[in-house]
Amino acid sequence: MKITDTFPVIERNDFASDFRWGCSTSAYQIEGAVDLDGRGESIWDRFCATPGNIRDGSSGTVACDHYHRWQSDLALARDLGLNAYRFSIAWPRIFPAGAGAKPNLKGLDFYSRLVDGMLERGLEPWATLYHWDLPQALQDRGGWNNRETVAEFCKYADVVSRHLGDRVGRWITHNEPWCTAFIGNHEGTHAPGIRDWKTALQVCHHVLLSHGLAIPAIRANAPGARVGIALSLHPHKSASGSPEDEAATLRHDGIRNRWFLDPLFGRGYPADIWKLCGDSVPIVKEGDMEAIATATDFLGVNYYFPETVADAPGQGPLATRVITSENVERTAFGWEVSPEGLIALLQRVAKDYRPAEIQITENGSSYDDTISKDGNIEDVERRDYLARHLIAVKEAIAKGIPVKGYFAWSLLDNFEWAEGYTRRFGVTHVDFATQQRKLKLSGKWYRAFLRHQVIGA
Ligand code: IFM
Repeated sequence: MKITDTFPVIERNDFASDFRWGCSTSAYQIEGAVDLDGRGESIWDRFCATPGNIRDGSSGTVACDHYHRWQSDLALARDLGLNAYRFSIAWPRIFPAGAGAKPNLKGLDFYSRLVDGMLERGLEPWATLYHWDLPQALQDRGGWNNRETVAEFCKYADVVSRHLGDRVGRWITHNEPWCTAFIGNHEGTHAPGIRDWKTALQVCHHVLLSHGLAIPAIRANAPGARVGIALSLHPHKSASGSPEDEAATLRHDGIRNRWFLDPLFGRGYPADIWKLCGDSVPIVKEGDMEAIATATDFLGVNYYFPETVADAPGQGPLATRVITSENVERTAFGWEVSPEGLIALLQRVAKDYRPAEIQITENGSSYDDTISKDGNIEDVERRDYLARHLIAVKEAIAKGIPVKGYFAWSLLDNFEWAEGYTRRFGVTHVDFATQQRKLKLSGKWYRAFLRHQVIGA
């Protein structure tokens, strides 16, 4: 497909015929219906209720109203030509009080219908168990800082995989544990809004532990299931190349990437960062590291942007600072656009950790979309972002990196956490006043690409 005369050619045929083509979404960001069918309160409901936490004062109470509109949303996904769809399950719909002897059947039924709807439309379901919406009742008992939450997660994973395992073959335990741990419990700008480094490290350990401990139940309940985790990973550059900035870049990479990849691939926590954490290191019990390293079938990579790092004595627990370098291309959200960063990241992950299979479980961009007089959304930048990153994926595959699927973030504009509805990532525009959906130019491009059609020239 050619989208401009100068634009590099890329077509679906450049990829294997069994390549997974999807879009990703998450429950709290699209479902709405927070009080329906017995759903319990989540930490995001509570967090959004505090003025000042969300840029536009909004919440996911209605979001894309996907809970009621899931059939037409899945029709949109099918119409795009996707063969896979990544969604998440809201834990508070299954265990409204976080724990308990019996799950909420209405919650399970919703996801059962949703999964059937995917299968009817030729979409392979990819279920994420935790995309940040912890039941508030568990947070009231310490949340992920409390080791009991690990056991509750395993119970939840067991119940959900027992219920859906006959139809869902792809399972992702956690989405972006870095965000759960560090944005939610150190920066405090995500739910539950805690600002404490030691807590964040313990939360992180429990989240990783829950990943490993839940895998056997998922495998037992979903025969032939392929299980993984989706990490937000970043390639890093030193701000100046000075020895100080180089060392800071290594430290930053240590907490952003290696703190997750090393233990998941059986190497334990990186010794350099462990040492720097001093008294803040998490409590790790016997057997924990083996559990975290439980074999998975694929690594999910969520890629958005590279980071440039400078030494920052006295600043933050690791004395590092991410700087906003000048003269680089950025999205409207301010995130650096770097398809070559994706290639570098994939090469590094493949070389250092040798995952058997990599799935790009998220990749996307937020721009300030405008609606033209004739009602179209000409999001040329997002279309180009998508096409350029697909070219990067193609190049990575040509280098021998085992990328087997690509999921664009996101099918729909949705609730972008602390940014509320001020940031749009969808290939489909959502008018939040009317809930009308309209495919953007980027979505039309993705559809044409997936259907082997040629658009533009
Ligand atoms: O919207 C988020 C998603 O929930 C997790 N990954 C990054 C996206 C864009 O910020």
